Amino acid sequence: MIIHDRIAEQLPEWRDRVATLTGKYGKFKVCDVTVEQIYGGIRGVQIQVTDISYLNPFEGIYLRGYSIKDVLDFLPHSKGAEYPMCGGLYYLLMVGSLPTEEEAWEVEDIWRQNCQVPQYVWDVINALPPETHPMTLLSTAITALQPQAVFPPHYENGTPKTDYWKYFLDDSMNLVSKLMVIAAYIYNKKYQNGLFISPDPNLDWAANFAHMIGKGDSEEYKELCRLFFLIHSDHEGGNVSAHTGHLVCSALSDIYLTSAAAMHGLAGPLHGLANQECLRWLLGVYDQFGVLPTESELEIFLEEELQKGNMIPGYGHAVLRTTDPRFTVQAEFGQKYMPDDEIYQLVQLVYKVLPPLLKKQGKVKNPWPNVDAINGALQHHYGVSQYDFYTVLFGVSRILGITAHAVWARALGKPIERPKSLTTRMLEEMVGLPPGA
Ligand code: CMX
Repeated sequence: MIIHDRIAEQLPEWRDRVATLTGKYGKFKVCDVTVEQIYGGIRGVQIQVTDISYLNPFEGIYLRGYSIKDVLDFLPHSKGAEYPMCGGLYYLLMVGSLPTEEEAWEVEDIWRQNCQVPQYVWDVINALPPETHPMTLLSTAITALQPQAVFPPHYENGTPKTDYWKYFLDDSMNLVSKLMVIAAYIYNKKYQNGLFISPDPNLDWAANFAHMIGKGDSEEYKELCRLFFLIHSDHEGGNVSAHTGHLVCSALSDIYLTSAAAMHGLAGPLHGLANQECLRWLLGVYDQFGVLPTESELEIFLEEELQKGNMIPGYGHAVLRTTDPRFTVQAEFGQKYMPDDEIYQLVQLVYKVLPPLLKKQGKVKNPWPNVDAINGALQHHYGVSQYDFYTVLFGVSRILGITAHAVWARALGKPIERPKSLTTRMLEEMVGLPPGA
């Protein structure tokens, strides 16, 4: 496999770089940690290294040094498609350089060849109650695939530590191959009476989702799928899903257990589940007015919401301090394909009205929209309006990043994570307070 060879070629140099840093500069102090940070979600504390992606607060995410716009401009496309293939993105995340068209297709081909999901996985999903949330179905399906993991038997047989990454890569390719079929199965089971459409071997991974949920005739929806799965793939190492994946993987839990754990983090409303909350909120606002509100009507409404202390989903971010470029590229898609859609128009109106109000309120550190402020509105336009499904789409894409982090963590022999905790009394003593002051 080409990804395997490309990683193997680079490893000696990467291992030397890490050995130099830890050997010669191991005691170099990177940052201080304040009491505020300890109580405030470890915000901004630089505790990890990853070269898969970096989030610049003022420019947005860079995937292997490429901005979202670069990724869309430079990755290879399948014939006639407007947006690139996810197979090329996976090569970029794993290898660190742009693939040729042939290399991108090699990844897509491996995914296509390994997309069959064993019947017992469907049986496990079908055994769950019908009201089960789609994210629970996704993480259950991923966990159910764990018996296919090739890493654990190699570990038990004493494979050298330096080779672990190879089995993590094989497992990652196998898992990603099956994810799109699983996502379509969940969608069809929940909302389309168990419709089953086999993957089309002529389509790329992302477009196949459109095909498998019965939207194969819509070239626009296929393009939206490509865009969606590309831009949600990674957001550096500190967000809840990536960090969870990294932590669990550091215990040498295999890629299935790692990815399922990451999905549990993604399923929280302050993280990935925000995309379902966003469309629910947008539709609620639209219903309340019965039509698209005017700018001044929306301003009054939003001011009241903020005064009541209500959270506006899709706005704010723990790291970003600008409009998320992933919001911008989706807005461009909306402007091109659905300028007259009133929910899309509402997204744009909120974008115009809300940031000044958030700034005036002065609480939120980032008054700008994140990726979730719009993605549901675009899905809704094509009839994928069941918003409790949206985090599954996010999750399928995010596993591209999670698995790339995991492969490289194993390749560089990162140890088990074990930060230290303190007691409240210890902190009180450090700052010179008497007990219970
Ligand atoms: N609407 C209203 N108030 C908001 C707000 C929003 N969208 N975002 C933050 N605030 C408030 C916070 O509640 C907090 O108020 P208090 O001081 O009264 O507790 C204050 O502003 C400061 O918050 P912050 O430091 O700017 O934000 P955090 O880093 O703590 O949290 C985030 C970031 C994303 C969790 C938060 O902005 C939020 O909940 N946004 C809405 C949910 C959302 O869009 N999540 C998706 C994020 C993307 C992702 O991770 O996938």
